Amino acid sequence: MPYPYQQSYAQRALKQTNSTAKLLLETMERKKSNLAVSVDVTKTKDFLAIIDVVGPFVCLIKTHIDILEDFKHDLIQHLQDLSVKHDFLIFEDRKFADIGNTVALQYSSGVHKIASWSHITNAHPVPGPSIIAGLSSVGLPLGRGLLLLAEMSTKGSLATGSYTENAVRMARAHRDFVIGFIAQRRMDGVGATAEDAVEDEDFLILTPGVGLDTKGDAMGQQYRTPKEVVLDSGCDVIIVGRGIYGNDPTLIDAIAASAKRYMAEGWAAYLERLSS
Ligand code: S5P
Repeated sequence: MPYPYQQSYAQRALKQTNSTAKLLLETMERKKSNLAVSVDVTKTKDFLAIIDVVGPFVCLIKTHIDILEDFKHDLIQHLQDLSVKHDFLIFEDRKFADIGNTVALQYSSGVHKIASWSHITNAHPVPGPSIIAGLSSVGLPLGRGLLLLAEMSTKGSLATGSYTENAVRMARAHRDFVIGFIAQRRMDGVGATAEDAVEDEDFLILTPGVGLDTKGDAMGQQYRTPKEVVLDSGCDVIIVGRGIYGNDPTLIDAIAASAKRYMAEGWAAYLERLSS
């Protein structure tokens, strides 16, 4: 029997208990895309224009909603309309990192009301399991999913070794809400003891630090190719930001072409993984 990650996204969707994890895998299969675009721009106009043009090629759009200088709440309706138009999920990359009570408020309330529109969000495991308790009190009744940052793509990251193992243990104890990880490799079975039943464990791995043309930036980011990420490391979703829109968010035709290219590379690596 192949490991879960060697099965198709469709097969894996059938076994997910969290509805968001299931929906993401089904969307990947339907659109033949394991590409997520990270839309890190500061103007609403560019933000929506990029999403509209890359929408057909992605399974997921990743946002940093607090980067937008001209945020108004009606933007959320536009984002949701695009998510329906192009059939993608939304992932607000909020990286929560506080006590349970505070993250529950940050997730549900404030200017952005993230839980009301973002299918997926993420958290640093650094506070311990209480961060999951806080976020799931808001997100679970809404059918949302959480990713823990088990590793990071940056040079000198402290999220390694026993920190990573403990992140996976935390996730394993909260499988109703934690659907997987931001990480650079598969995490199934990591940190497991003999008592843990992990043979069928299937965490989704969403991986940033993906670029085809450069190896990094001037601020510690490190890039690997879709092939290294999906085929060699067994990750599920490639997250690409500047590799797709470069330094000019207005070059819409080039952005579309780039998204297509990453989508094709990511899917080819997945098909090669399935056949290997
Ligand atoms: O380890 C990480 C985790 C994340 S979520 N490394 C990352 O780069 N990210 C995010 O992925 C980061 O916040 C940014 O939004 C995106 C990568 O952007 P790029 O322009 O470097 O592709």
